[in-house]
Amino acid sequence: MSEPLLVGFARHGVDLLQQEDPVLYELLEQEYYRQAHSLSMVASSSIAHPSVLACEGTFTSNVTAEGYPGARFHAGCKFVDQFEQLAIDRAKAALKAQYANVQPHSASTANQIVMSSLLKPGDTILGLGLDSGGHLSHGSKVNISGQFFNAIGYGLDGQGFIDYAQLEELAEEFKPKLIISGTTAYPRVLDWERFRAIADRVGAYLLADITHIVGLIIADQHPNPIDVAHITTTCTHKQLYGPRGGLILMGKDWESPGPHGRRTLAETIQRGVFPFMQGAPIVNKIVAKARALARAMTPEFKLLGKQIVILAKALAASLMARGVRVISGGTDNHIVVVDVLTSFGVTGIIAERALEDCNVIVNKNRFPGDTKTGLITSGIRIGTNSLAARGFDTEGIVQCADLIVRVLSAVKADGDREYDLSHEKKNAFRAEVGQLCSRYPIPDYPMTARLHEIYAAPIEEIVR
Ligand code: DSN
Repeated sequence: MSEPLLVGFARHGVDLLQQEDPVLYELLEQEYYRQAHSLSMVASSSIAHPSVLACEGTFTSNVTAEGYPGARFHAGCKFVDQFEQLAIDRAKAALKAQYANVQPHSASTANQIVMSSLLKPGDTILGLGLDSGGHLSHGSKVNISGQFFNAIGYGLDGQGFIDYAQLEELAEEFKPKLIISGTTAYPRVLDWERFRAIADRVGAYLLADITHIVGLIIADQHPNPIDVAHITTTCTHKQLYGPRGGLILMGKDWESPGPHGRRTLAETIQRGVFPFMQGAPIVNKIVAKARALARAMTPEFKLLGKQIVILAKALAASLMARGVRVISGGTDNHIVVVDVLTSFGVTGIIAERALEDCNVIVNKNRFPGDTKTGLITSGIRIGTNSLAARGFDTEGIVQCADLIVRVLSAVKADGDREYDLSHEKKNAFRAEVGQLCSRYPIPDYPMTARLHEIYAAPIEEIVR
């Protein structure tokens, strides 16, 4: 039997890449091995399924398709319309939405689209401050959202939970046109109804950015804001384990009037994506979104969502049992924010680099009251999306907690950025990480002979 078309096509492309551009090919192989033998604990990272990546790597990116299914500005979109409609239908089904737009290039772009469709420059928005676990695109002064709009930040209470009383006071005082309920480094459940009540009281739209928790929502591990917020945005590459990209969704408010009265909210956003903010969509990403969304509706995905939370809770408990200060005293989702300065006397940047030296990948993160800058920080953020996808169980995550504590306890800080961690210790830690990676390999990513060699090799020979 001859090879199926797409299999042969993909193989041919890779063969050509290897022959014509060995430098790039070699780098790509090295990145594969880096991912396979490091523990990715960046809370925004995930592992895309090979079938998702296969969709992304198709020739569908050749098509220019401005517009929407059935209403394009270019010919040749017979199948593109079907890809996009499939992605829309799956997004609606997965999130129980009435409206879905699958064209946004990212969640940040989706947020810009929502803001620029609902607001005028200079209008007031209320978003969670960056230090409190908010996102750049929710009104940070270094982002377009904080420069084109009058952005006010709300924060957390003394226990590290969203301070809804403060949010309410700020809303009453500043009368925002838009309130953003969304986070990027917040380990707790969001009370969508409370956000909406505050928004309604001051006549604001409510945007829920569920980028970090979309998988938990689909897996029933976090309440769904679709019918509570006016508009919901998400990226597709964190907890949807999909291609890099974004979605805009709406529930029961989809036919509510938009800001100008003439159009519904759905019509406003439809025009906001194209032609207002974007041109032609990235078709291969839409195909891959359709594939990831199908996977997100399987029973296995529900188990994955559950495991993400089980692992994060076990990680937080384990760290705290070892005397580590965890912000807000635990987690309800996939995120654990750790005060490494108090716990280990090292800054976030040192912790990030030292852990990377041992093949444990996290990111530095500020937290409320942090006295260090965003490039230094006193904290790190740890997440469990990727490890859950690798099949980690509680025993494995407790080993990770123990490893993190031992690495950071072994680091000798020299100021905010410099540190010392002996070669012997690094090698020993890398060997432990290698064992964990080989015990929990990335599912469906081929275990090559080279990978076996890497896991078994004396640690000095491991490709970093
Ligand atoms: N929002 C950033 C994060 O959470 O890491 C990047 O997507």
